[in-house]
Amino acid sequence: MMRLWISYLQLVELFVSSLVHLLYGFYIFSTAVAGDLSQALNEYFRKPNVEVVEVKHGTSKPNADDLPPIVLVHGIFGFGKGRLGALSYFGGAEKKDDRVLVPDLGSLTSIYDRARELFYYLKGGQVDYGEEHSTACGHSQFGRIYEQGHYPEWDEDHPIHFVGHSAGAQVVRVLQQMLADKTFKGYENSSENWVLSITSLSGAFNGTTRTYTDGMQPEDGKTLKPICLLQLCRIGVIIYDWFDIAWLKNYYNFGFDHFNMSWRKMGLWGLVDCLLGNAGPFASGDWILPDLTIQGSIKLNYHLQTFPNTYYFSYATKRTTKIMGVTVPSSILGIHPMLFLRVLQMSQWCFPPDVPPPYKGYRDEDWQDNDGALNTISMTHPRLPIEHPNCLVEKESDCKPLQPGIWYYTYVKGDHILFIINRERAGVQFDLIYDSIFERCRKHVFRKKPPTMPNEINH
Ligand SMILES: *[C@@H]1O[C@H](CO)[C@@H](O)[C@H](O)[C@H]1NC(C)=O
Ligand SMILES: *[C@@H]1O[C@H](CO)[C@@H](O)[C@H](O)[C@H]1NC(C)=O
Ligand SMILES: CC(=O)N[C@H]1CO[C@H](CO)[C@@H](O)[C@@H]1O
Repeated sequence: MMRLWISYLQLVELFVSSLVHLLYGFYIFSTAVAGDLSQALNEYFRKPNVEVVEVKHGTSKPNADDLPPIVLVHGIFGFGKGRLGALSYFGGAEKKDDRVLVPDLGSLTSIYDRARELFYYLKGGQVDYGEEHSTACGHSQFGRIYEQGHYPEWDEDHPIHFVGHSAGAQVVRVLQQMLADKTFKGYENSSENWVLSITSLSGAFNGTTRTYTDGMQPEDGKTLKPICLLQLCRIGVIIYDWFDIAWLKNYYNFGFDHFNMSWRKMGLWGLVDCLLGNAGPFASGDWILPDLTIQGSIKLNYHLQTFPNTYYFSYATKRTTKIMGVTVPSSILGIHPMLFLRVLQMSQWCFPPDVPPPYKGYRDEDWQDNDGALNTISMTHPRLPIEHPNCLVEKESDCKPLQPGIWYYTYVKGDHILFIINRERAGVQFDLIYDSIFERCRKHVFRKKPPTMPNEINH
């Protein structure tokens, strides 16, 4: 009887979660369409007027071209400039500086695939996912072509600032490691020093327990439970990609084009194969959710270093508080409706007792503070499997001059999507946080002298 009740409650929870997420998705989508329509109408009626708003292309100031670009990297379900019409994932923060790039890296693709794409987005050329990885994951080795790189001069003497939100922060770390390991064919002299600074906003460094709530198996952190939110998402994505409706995919893309899931390429049997779990990204685990489990993050982090000539900053968000020893959401109105239930669930999450914990020394109570998508402990700095150099920032002026090779981190009261999409929600906090990030990049982060020989770092 009790069991029946629990299954029933789980189904209700699944129904509510799917509904809330779908509604939010449609809300975003329709906001984007409405924004585009109103802009188109505006332009149409404005035509007779001479007063045309000048669109600036980064050349507004004579020296904008000399500035190193600041590259904003989106997270899960994110999108870059050009997708979803005029909607901005970063809430328009890119307008705060003269030279900001906002790449589009696919919304559900794996951290590895995103890092590869980010490289070619900047350097130009056809995305090369690498032979070994592509064969192992069952997708094409070559992807999208960038006729023109967005920063072709990128190298050690022309390094870049990266700002990553959520999974985007991990993408940048993986890219930096790839540069250090010289894994891009034809760019054998790449190095970690191509990255001047990494700033993480709610970065997913050590994984999140939310992946298990949404449907990843805690046993392996790789496969899906038979009935869960992620299964619905999986089926939706496969069908979306199979129908391959050009204008729709132009508008929003999960980023799985290299898996050839269109009906033109794999036919009806291919669709059945994908849905049954025999092919496609969800079969080989080459998508983002496995990378966000604690097990997946440990596997990734195992190869990632913090480098001595790069500056690292991190903002860890939190929307929980302790009342008489129990962790609970810290507010009702301050948390986005889509995330409220998840904040509550994550604050109560316990690893199943019959499953081995993801690492030695794991304690549920360390992982209770969260922002509705990630655990706060995971966002400050990389800790698993080993902790990287770090420093908690109470007052920014205490830390100057800034040192490279250390993760400076701070806590921010906010949920996971406070600083993206909708800038009004964060109010003045939005400006404060992005102004401080951009100002730090422009004024306080530079290399005093050209880096000397590559540093010997032990793996
Ligand atoms: C996908 O299709 C392209 C041609 O359209 C082909 O070259 C490539 O090998 C295919 N990839 C896979 C994984 O089937
Ligand atoms: C190495 O870097 C130089 C510029 O510093 C570039 O001209 C050259 O093509 C690079 N070589 C390789 C093998 O990538
Ligand atoms: C968030 C997180 O990862 N926490 C753990 C990270 O790894 C270190 C070292 O293994 C643990 O001590 C943390 O609790």
